[in-house]
Amino acid sequence: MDLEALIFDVDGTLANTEKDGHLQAFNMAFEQMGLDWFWSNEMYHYLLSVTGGKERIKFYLDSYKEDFYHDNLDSFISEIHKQKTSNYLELISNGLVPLRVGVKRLIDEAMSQKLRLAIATTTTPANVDALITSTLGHEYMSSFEVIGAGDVVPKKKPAADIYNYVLDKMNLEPCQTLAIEDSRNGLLSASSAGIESVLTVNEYTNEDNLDKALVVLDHLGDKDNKFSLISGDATKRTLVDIEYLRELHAKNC
Ligand code: XBP
Ligand code: MG
Repeated sequence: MDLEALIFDVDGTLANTEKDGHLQAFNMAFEQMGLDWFWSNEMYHYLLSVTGGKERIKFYLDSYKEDFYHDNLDSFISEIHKQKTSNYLELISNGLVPLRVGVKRLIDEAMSQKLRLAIATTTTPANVDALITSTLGHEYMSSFEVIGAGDVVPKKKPAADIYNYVLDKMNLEPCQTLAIEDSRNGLLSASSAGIESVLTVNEYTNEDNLDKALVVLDHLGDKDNKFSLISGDATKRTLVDIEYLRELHAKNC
């Protein structure tokens, strides 16, 4: 089957949003709500093993605040997460977090070669809009045929739900697509949906077990910024372009 579509993860893939975006937004929300909770970068690295902000807060309480009680915990967590999301939207809308290397170049090339594009993320839908609008421009939102995000599915990554949702909406077979991801959770989600992945790691994911990935790179590369191949078949290429993706797809699908 030919490669018809690229499915992009968001956090850690399109942009390194976690440290300067989500983590700051969580800690701001804790302070705004009068909670003595604070997530260090090291703690956040651990908490990132759980996807979804609401689920991550619950994981934090289970891991570090077993004695914390609230008579309607789910509702309280949702209230905290709503404040966090408001903080995040402000941070991202102020252009705080740029796109990662090669992301705009690859998206533009995919569109020029009539490849279909989609998003598969566990983050809140509004966060996707804010990031794309602040880094690419709001007109790029329509470039993504489907934006599968957050609670649109019952189970978040590493479950396959979000990738199956995108495949279903696009009426595509797994082997007509490739996923661009950054983490083990994302890789397992795509893989469980039968989709092969190209991984671009970051400070939170560079030690993840990514053995199912087609290739693991430090970033997508650009003309003057060669990528480093961390694992996968050796290549003379120095940036991820559509030709390379088609080559990887043809060898593995
Ligand atoms: C990363 C996540 C998200 C964000 C926080 O998503 O796991 O939960 O960390 O966003 P992905 P929310 O890598 O799939 O883009 O607080 O909105 O969940
Ligand atoms: Mg990610």
